[in-house]
Parts: sequence; structure tokens; C-alpha cells
Amino acid sequence: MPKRKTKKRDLVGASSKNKIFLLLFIAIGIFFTLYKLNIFAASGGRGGGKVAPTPVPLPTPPAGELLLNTSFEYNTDADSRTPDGWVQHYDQPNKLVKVDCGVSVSGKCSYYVDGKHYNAIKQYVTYSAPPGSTVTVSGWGRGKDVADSTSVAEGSFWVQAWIHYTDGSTEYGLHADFDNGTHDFQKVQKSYIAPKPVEGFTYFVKFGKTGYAWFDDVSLAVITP
Ligand SMILES: [Ca+2]
Ligand SMILES: [Ca+2]
Repeated sequence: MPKRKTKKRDLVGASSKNKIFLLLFIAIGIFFTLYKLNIFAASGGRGGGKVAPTPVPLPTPPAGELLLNTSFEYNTDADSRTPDGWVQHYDQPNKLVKVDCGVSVSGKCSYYVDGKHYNAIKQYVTYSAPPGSTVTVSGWGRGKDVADSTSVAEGSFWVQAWIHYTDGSTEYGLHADFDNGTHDFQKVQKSYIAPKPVEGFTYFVKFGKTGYAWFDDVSLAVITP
């Protein structure tokens, strides 16, 4: 008889252990589900996520300038790699880009790109202009060991404006190119006379070569006839 009692106790013990393991398994499952849903992010505690910062409002550009934050001095929103007012052009943006506040033409900061990955940041501008308007892009670029890359189709190191016309077509050819090699900040500028009515622009700061690049004081301006 004592033998049977022991067996029963063992069975009860085993069952309790199974329950404990099951509860533990469920608890871990719930924890990871909440973790994946980022439920702990708002706590701000140690190991928690970051609370989204409140970005500083961007100042209105000076007269004649169509772009915001052209000197890359403002970078206070949640996307700390991208200057405020700009957006990344690619779905999987270069993770090595940054606002570099140790190198600049004006102010303190510039936009830095590590050429291991293709990168472009852009701004959309809604702007009506008649045929014959002169569109000018310009900017400053600094290069280190910049060379044409064979791994990308478009070897760009430039500032560029796509010109969107009211008839739905787009001019892609307006870009001002920086030199390859290693050089301090140089200014480039290029203009194009739009033959058709303009409804807006997409402005790009692009780097699709090998090496390293810094950009500052970029610009988009339109002079109507
Ligand atoms: Ca700057
Ligand atoms: Ca930012």
C-alpha cells in the first residue's frame, strides 16, 4: 500500500510540475508578444524604448529658396539620421548616414553619407511656374576617396531636381555634379530652362559612389521670365 501512495504522490508532483512549466511557457509567450508590440516602449525605463522627441519647427526659407533646412542644422525629430524636413528616398535607407555636426560650410552641421550603400534624401516642393522659367540647383559637397562604383547603375554624387510639369511628364536631367577623389567642400550649380508649365519639384541630395561624402548649403531656386 505505501508503494501505491508514493506513486500517487509522484503523479501529483509530476502534474504540478507540468502546470508550472505550462504557466511559465504562457508567461514567456505573453511577454514576447507584448515586447514585439512595443508595449514597453512608452515606459522610458531602463531597457525600454525611446520616447519620440518633439521636433523643433523648421524656419521658413529665405526669399527665393524653395527648400527647408538647406544647411542641415535642424535634426530634432524621431529620425536622427535624416535632417528634419528631408525624407529618405529608398525603402531600405543607408544606415550609416548621419547629420555630422563637426564638418560644415555654414553653421555646424552637414549631411554625411558612407558610400558603402546608395543613398538619397529628398524634399517635395509644390510650385507653379510658367514655361521659360529658369530652375537652378546648387550645393556644396566634400569628398573622401570618392570613386565610381561598379555595383550601382547610376554613379551619382550630386544635387538634383526632378521637374514635374502640369502635363504629367517629368524632366530628370537637371543635376549638378561634384568631383570624384578627395577634396574640401566645392560648390556646384546648374540651371535648366523649363519649356513647359511647372507644377513642382522633387529635390535630391544623392550619393551612389564608393568613398565618403558630406553635403551642405544645398539650394533650389526658380526665376520666372
Ligand atoms: Ca550646415
Ligand atoms: Ca531628423
